[in-house]
Amino acid sequence: MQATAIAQPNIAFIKDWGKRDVERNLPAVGSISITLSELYTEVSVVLSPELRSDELFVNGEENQPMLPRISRCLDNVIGAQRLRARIASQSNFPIAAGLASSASAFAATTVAAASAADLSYGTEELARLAGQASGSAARSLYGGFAELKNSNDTINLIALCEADSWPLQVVVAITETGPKPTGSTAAMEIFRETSPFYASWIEQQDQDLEIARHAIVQREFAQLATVAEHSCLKMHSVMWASRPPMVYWNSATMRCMQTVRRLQADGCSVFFTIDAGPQLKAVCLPEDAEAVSKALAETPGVQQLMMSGLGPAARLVSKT
Ligand code: 2P0
Repeated sequence: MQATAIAQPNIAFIKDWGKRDVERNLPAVGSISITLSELYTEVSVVLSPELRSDELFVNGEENQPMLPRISRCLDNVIGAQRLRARIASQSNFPIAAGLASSASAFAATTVAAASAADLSYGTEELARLAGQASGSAARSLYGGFAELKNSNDTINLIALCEADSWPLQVVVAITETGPKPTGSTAAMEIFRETSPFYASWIEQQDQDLEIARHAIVQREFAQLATVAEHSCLKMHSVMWASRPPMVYWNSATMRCMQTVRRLQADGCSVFFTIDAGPQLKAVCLPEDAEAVSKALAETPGVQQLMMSGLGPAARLVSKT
């Protein structure tokens, strides 16, 4: 009983930050994101009566710290009375560094685990199960542009626009590859408990979602750029105002923002977004991708660039 799945990470244009139910891992707000075509995580799950306990290998090395979270994910998907599993995960980009590796890892794990156990969930149910493991993973069950909506006691996912219907380009400027100082789950709880801006963050989200949804459906790049940068900077503002403060940027992150501002002043259709890490993602129209990547490559402190288009949904690649 073995299955392998691939999932792309996603980046949110309208950010999710904070949880309304930690136990069930339900987000405090809805969010809108895109999946990235060139970044991926491949996960294989082998269920075997010969295994005495779960085993996890990340990029070829045994990983104990992440095992409890992966085991819980399998319990949720298959049931706690399941066979033990050997899980192997391989990513082609730095993990735990603000590049949404948990989104692609848990989306792929959910799809592979369900298939290995011969369970046939629909996409929305798989998204809910992935979301229980990692909030952002739910969105990687959808390709192109996806919206995660907060319902009464669950989440709903909507495909807003196919990847090839609006082929934006993303230039990821990597400024630091080490793991981030505080993981998202812990940082979100510190935010909820201590930030003076928690209530207003939640209050304004529906308005941002509405503007972004409209901009995507109408392919209005300038409108999407404005609301996405606003959502990003607002999220980092509430992070900074948490106690202790959560500052994920470094000086190169700031320099990359200045580069994007300069490109905008020169007439490029580009905007930035930054997640819980120091990497900057510049999103642009295809005709501006070359100028954007050249300018970011020349920005001091940028260690590596990754170029990507919009990607497909999480999917099964093999089953035996
Ligand atoms: C997002 N992030 O909307 C926001 C922006 C990071 C910054 O949702 O605690 O790693 O595992 O459910 O999925 C990161 O969230 O959090 C996140 P957990 P996850 O993409």
